[in-house]
Amino acid sequence: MTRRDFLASGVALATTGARAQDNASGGDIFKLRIAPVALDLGPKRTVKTVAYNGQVPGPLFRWKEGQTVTIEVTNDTAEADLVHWHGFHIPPEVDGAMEEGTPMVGAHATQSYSFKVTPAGTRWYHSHVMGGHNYQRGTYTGQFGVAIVEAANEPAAYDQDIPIVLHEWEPSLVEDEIAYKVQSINGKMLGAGEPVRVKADQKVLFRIVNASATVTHRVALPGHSFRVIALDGNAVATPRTIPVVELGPAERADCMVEMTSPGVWILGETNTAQRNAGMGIVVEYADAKGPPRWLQMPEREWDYTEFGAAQLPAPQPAGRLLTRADGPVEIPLQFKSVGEHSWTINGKSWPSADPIVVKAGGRYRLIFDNQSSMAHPVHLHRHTFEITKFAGKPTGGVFKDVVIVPGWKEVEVDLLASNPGPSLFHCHHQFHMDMGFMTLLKYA
Ligand SMILES: [Cu+2]
Repeated sequence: MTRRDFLASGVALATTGARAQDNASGGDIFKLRIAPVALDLGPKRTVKTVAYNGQVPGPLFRWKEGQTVTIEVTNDTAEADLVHWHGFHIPPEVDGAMEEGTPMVGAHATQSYSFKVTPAGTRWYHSHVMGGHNYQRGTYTGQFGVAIVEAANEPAAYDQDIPIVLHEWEPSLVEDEIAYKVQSINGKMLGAGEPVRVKADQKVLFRIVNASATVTHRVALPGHSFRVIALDGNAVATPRTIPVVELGPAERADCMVEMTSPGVWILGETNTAQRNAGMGIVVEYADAKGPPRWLQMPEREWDYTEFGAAQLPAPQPAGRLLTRADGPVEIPLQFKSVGEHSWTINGKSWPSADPIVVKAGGRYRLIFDNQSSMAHPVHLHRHTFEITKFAGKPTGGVFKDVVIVPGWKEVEVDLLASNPGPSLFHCHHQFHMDMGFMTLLKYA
């Protein structure tokens, strides 16, 4: 069996539960069922949550770029919900945000969404309802999964492709911050699930997805390094080999790892308390024995510009951004906390916040000015943007759909207005979004 056959068979297994049938008009049909589940995170550690198809993460989708898919979502809960396709450039009617006009999936109802899958890369999907002070809704739950969009004719340059999905459980409000009792990778606490099984000299692609509602995580695999080849699923201008990756809520990193240190290791949070709360997974070489090892990792500031182009302006991927000949129109967006638990964009909270107005085909520079001490992972739906300045450093060639704006810092991103229709812009920290940190980008 060749490697490609092996990968293909793995894919078939992973998606069998969700795949129903083919259909001539709507393409392949996949089924998601939203329902309550008692999730076994580890021995004597069960949490009650809501998940897709009774599993956490939800089914792994592996699609080809340009393929048309239909997702039939059945909601077996008492409250309306909906599924957001994070990082996809798809119409607002199917994107999965009520505020854009996507129909909700009513309680005990079924709703179908069809769309053409684009762009290629590590995408994901999750609930996009507002939670408010209800921490049993939205991204606090187990409603998340990974959707990998493969570029047509791109050969797999690795032996294994393994999603690593981070999440926390049992949230509560403690001194103005959301605190959690237990954490997991791929739905299991450290040591409770099957290990990632590798062989010496394999090349493994770890697709790390931070499916946390509110927490920025730092992840490492001691004894090994991550070669970061893509951020938010988009190839970076300068791949870097680093010991630790940092991901805010909703961010992804594609990390290539050369398996050259045989043994049994922990891939996990660098923070000991969080690792002990469950955020880790065992990586086991064939024939290796003994308890999994962890080594203290170096402290290092996260800086997106490390992955930027050596020369500016950075080369532009086809169809992403226009030529830089015309200067972008600047749109300043100031983030500020007002009063208890309330967040504003340019002085106003959702739903009164002013929309960001653009014209189709125009090029814009969004200037994020964080007038608070907290970092905000801000996300724009249905578009990809390019980081052009991070905390005072000019850069280019790093394309994302979420960017962390550090406390009291500015971040600038360039955007081609290439996907008409309303697009939600918000902090992906669920509690900040719920407390008003949201507006719409609208096409004039
Ligand atoms: Cu925030």
